[in-house]
Amino acid sequence: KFIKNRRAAVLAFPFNGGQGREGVELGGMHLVEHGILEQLKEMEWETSFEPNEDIDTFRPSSDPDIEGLKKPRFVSSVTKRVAEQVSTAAKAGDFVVTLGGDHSLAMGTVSGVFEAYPDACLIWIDAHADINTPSTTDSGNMHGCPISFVMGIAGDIPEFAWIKKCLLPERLVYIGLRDVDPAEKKILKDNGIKAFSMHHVDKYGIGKVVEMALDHVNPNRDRPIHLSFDVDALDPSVAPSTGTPVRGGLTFREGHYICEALAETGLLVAADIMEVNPALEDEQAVFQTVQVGCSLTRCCLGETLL
Ligand code: 6HN
Ligand code: MN
Ligand code: MN
Ligand code: MN
Repeated sequence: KFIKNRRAAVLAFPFNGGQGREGVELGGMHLVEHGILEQLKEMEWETSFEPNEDIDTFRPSSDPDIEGLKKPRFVSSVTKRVAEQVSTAAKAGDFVVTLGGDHSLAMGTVSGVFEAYPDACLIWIDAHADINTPSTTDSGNMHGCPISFVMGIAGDIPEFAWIKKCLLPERLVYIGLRDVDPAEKKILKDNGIKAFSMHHVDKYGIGKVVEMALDHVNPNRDRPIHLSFDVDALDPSVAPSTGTPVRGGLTFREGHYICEALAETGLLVAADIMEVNPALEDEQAVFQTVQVGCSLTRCCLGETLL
C-alpha cells in the first residue's frame, strides 16, 4: 500500500562510532559484496545503492563525552545524514534498506522513517532494548541509547537538538530481548512499552508473538511498519560475528519468520540490518553472519512469500 514502485533504496553506513569495537563499519559492504543488490534485482526490485564512503569526514577533530555519552558529535552528525537519506527515499515511495554499522544509526533511520510516515510503528528485534538515556547508560555507547532519543526521553542536549520526538511508546514493540539493563527495565515499565523477550518466544512460539506484537502497535493493520533488526537478536550460533552476542537467542527460522510475517502484511516500508561485524570470529562465522544478514533482508522484501 505504501510501497508502490517496487523500488528499494539500499543505504550503507560504514559507521562504528556508537560502540567500541572496530569492524562493524565493514558490515554493510560485506552484505553488498555477498550480492544483496543483485539478489534484490533478481527478485525484481529496482535497486539503488548509496555506500556513504565519506562518512569518516563527519568525524569531528575533537569529540569529548557529553553527559557520559561517547563520540556524541560524531554520532549526531552521521545519524542526521542517515535521517535525511532515509526520509528522502521513504518520501519517494521507496522501500528503505539500511545496512549498518552499529545500532546508533537507528537514531537516523527512525527519525527519517517517521518524518516520511508520522503514523508508522517500530518493531525492534534485538537481544538488547537500546533505550538507555544519558543518565542511565553504564557503557556510554550510543548504540545502547537510540530509542531514548527518538522517544524524547533523553533530555535536552544541544548537539542532538535536530532529533524530533517522533516515537510514541505505544508505537514501539520489541522481540528477542534477553539482556536488558535494570534501568532500561524501569524505562520500559514506566512508559508501558510492550516487549516480547526470549521467554515469551519460548512460551507462545514466534507465530503468536509476531501476531501479538502487530496487534499492539498496528491493531488495524493500517500503519506503515519500520523494522530495526540487530543481528545479535539471533542466537550466536546463527549470527556469531557481532559485537555484543548474548546466548539463548532467536533461531535461524524465528529470525526469518519475523521478516516474512512483516513482509506478508504489505505494510513494511523500511528495514535496518545492524551490527554485523566481519572483524569478529573466524572466516566461517563471518560468512554465516553475512549470509544470514542477506537472507533476512531478502525476506523483508518478500522473497519467501508464495
Ligand atoms: N546493541 N545495554 C548495553 C549498553 O551498553 O547500553 C548494551 C547495548 C547493546 C546495543 O547491541 O545495539
Ligand atoms: Mn543488540
Ligand atoms: Mn547489559
Ligand atoms: Mn541493538
